[in-house]
Amino acid sequence: MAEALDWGQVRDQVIEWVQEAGDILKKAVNGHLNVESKSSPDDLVTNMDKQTEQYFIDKVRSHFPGHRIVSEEGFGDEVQTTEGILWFIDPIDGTMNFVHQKRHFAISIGIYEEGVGKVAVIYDVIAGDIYHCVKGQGAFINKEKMRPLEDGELKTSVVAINGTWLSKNRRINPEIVRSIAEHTRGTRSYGSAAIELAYIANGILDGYLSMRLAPWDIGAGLILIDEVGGRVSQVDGSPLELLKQNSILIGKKGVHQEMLQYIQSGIAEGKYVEKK
Ligand code: 2AM
Ligand code: CA
Ligand code: CA
Ligand code: CA
Repeated sequence: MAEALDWGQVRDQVIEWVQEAGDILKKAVNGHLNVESKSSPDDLVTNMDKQTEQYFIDKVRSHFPGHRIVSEEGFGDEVQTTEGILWFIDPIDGTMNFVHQKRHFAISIGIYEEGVGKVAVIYDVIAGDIYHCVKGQGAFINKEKMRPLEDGELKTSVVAINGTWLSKNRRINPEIVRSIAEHTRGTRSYGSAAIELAYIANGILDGYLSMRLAPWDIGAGLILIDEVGGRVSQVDGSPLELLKQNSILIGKKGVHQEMLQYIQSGIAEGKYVEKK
C-alpha cells in the first residue's frame, strides 16, 4: 500500500502552486488574450485556461505520480470511478469574468481519496484571497479560520443564483426561481461557481442555486462547505454525484430547506426543473 499522505503538506504545496499560477494570471488578465468559444458563444476558453491547466497537471504528475486528474480543458485523465486519489482542477473558474470583468475568477483545486474530500484550495486571484482546508482541521480564508455555519432563514438571506435562469438556455422554470428570489433579502450572481461556493463556506452568502455545474467547478467548494456544515444537494433534493454534471442547491440549513420547498412546490404544480 502507498504511504499515507500528509494532507497538510499537500495543501501547503497546492497553495504555493496556485500563488505562482495566480501571479501569471494577474499579468495576463490585462494583456492580449486569445479567446475562443467552445460549446456555445458564451462558453469561452482562453490560452491562459489551457496554459494554467497544463501547469497544474505537470506539477501533479511530477510530484504525485499515480494520482488521477479530472480537469476542464482536456489535459487530465479519463476518470470513471472515484477510486484512489483524484484531483479536480479548474484552472480558471469564471473565464467570462477573466475575459470581460478582469476580476472574480478563481483557481479551484479539490483533492479526494476514495471519494472523500481531503484538501480544497480556491484562489480568488484578484481579491488575493485563498480559501482552503484539510478535512477535519477547519476551513480558512487566508490565515483566518471560518466559523461553522449557523442556521438561517430565507427572508434575511442573500442568495446567489447562476444567471442562466434568465437566458434562453435556462433549465428551470423562471417562476420557480422567482418564488425563491422574492422571499430573500437579496440575490447576487458572481459568475464564478468556485467563488460563490467559497462565499457560502465563509458565511457571506447564505444560499446558492445553479442548474448545471461540472465536477471541476464544485470539487473544491464542496469540501470547504462540508467542513463548515453547509447543506448540499441537487435542486430536487437528491444527492450529488461527484463525477457527473449536477444541478446545485446549497445553503445554511434552513435556507437550503426553504429553497428546496419552493422548488418542490413548483415541481408539484407541473413546472419544469431539469435535474442536471
Ligand atoms: P468556467 O468559467 O470554468 O467555465 C459561470 O456562471 C459559472 O458556471 C462558472 O463557474 C463557469 O465555469 C460555470 N460553467 C459551467 N458550465 C459552463 C458552461 N457550459 N458555460 C459557461 N460557464 C459554465
Ligand atoms: Ca469553461
Ligand atoms: Ca468552472
Ligand atoms: Ca474553467
